[in-house]
Amino acid sequence: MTQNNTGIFIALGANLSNPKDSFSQALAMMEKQNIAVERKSGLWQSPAWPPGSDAPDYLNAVIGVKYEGSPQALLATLHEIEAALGRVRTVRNAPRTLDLDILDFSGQIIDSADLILPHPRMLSRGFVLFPLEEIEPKWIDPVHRQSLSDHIARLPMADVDAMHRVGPL
Ligand code: PH2
Ligand code: MG
Ligand code: MG
Repeated sequence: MTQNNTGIFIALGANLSNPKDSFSQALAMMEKQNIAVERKSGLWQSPAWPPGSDAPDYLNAVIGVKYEGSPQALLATLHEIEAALGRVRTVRNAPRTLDLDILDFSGQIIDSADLILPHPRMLSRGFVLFPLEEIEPKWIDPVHRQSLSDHIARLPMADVDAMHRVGPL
């Protein structure tokens, strides 16, 4: 029997203003809200997904945190941080100064109107899978119980080629 995930993982993404600055400020704000950042992936650059848009490239990263509250409370705090750092919500996939998504909260499976866990699109996104692999290579997706390498192997080659690790977070 494979072990259950125990960690909490959050994806960071941005393609407007200064993504690197937004990420540093977001991490500092998390620490003040009792979200203890324990592990950090590198920074990964990739074209805006879906392919073919003329939106600026994204920077993405994944962090592992310790947090004592509920997934809903964590989500509310992440939304506050997004708003404080200038995110204006318009249409789906619109360019953003900061996107903070809960990927996995200790393997919990949640399907409610305001929160779906694990993150429903993470398994097909190279910009999530590659940074997550850096900090939690043994991660198992709680729904299908498949490994990260299984999911990465299913990515289109173009999505793999599009990913570039550009430095530390
Ligand atoms: N986020 C999106 C839409 N497209 N593309 C990349 N490369 N990285 C993202 O984080 C991203 C995206 C919506 O959240
Ligand atoms: Mg989001
Ligand atoms: Mg997102």
